Amino acid sequence: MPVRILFSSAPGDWELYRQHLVAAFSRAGIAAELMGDPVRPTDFDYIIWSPASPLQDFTPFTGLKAVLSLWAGVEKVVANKTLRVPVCRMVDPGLTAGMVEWVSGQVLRHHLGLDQHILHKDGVWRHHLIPPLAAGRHVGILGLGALGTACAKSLRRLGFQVSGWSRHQKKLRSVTCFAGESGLRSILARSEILVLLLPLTAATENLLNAERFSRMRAGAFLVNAGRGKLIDDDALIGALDAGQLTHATLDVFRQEPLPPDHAFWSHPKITVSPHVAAETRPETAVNVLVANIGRSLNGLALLNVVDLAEGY
Ligand code: NDP
Ligand code: OXD
Repeated sequence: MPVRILFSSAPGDWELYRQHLVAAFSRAGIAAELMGDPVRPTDFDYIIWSPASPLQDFTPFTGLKAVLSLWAGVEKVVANKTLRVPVCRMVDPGLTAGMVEWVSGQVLRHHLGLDQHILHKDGVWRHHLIPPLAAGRHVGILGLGALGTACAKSLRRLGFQVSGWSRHQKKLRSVTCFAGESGLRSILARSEILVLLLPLTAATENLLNAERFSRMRAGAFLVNAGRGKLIDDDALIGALDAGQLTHATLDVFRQEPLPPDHAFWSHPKITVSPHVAAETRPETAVNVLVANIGRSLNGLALLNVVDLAEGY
């Protein structure tokens, strides 16, 4: 009997994924019946899902073995109390490569001072602005998971001095790894460019508040690709206005889309990026989804299972 899989995400996603999924199941030699509508909820074994789906109540899916999220960030999954089966978050090589490119671009923008030349076409020949080489620049990454680790390694390859911070102490070649509150203080104090790649959880909400901004290296740049609620918005504006921070590039916000009258849009030291840092790529993500379902069918442990108690 084929494994029965429901695909339920934002309108339009089914059309993007359908052919890729069919091909990936066929490559894996798994007989699968794929549906884009929950005709008989009790029939389904697995659901491929994102929080953008109209499906929010999992109670009728009584035969379900697991839910596979199309998103890496799972704060909405964790908040869904009708989910009673394991949920796997998305770890997709395409998404990771996209984040590495986006973060590297933002770091290089600030490292090289590219804005000086892009924004000031005023007839002044500013030849004296020579940045240090990457080896003389400290970049910190809060969050050393799938995305943070890939970005740390890539920034190292570009020559930067890279530090990272995570909940558990990590060991990464040529990256200085910190954990815990004292580790957070160390990384805030040393980073000239600080990148946020943390999940939103009870422990990380408002992590960057006025006190933590005051501990950051004077004149630092902030890049937030994690979630908007990691930052206290008013405290950020205060730190920018006081000159404690030079610039913040924000890809994620408390409210998305960011309302047109929000102070971030017009702030001269803030770049607003509309949650485009990295996307799950159907071409690569389907292989991850199919491999995980294959593991489950073979009695192996699912990969990337969300810890509902920790929130990520
Ligand atoms: P992972 O779950 O792989 O990694 C999370 C990292 O954060 C881990 O290193 C973890 O520590 C660390 N962490 C979690 N809680 C704490 C804490 N309280 N203190 C210190 N460190 C903590 O996630 P990903 O790398 O896959 O993704 C990170 C986030 O990026 C997502 O949750 C999502 O919000 C965001 N994202 C944004 C996108 C965008 O386009 N802007 C696209 C995709 C994701 P440990 O290793 O010790 O467990
Ligand atoms: C994600 C995101 O979590 O797009 O995958 O932010």
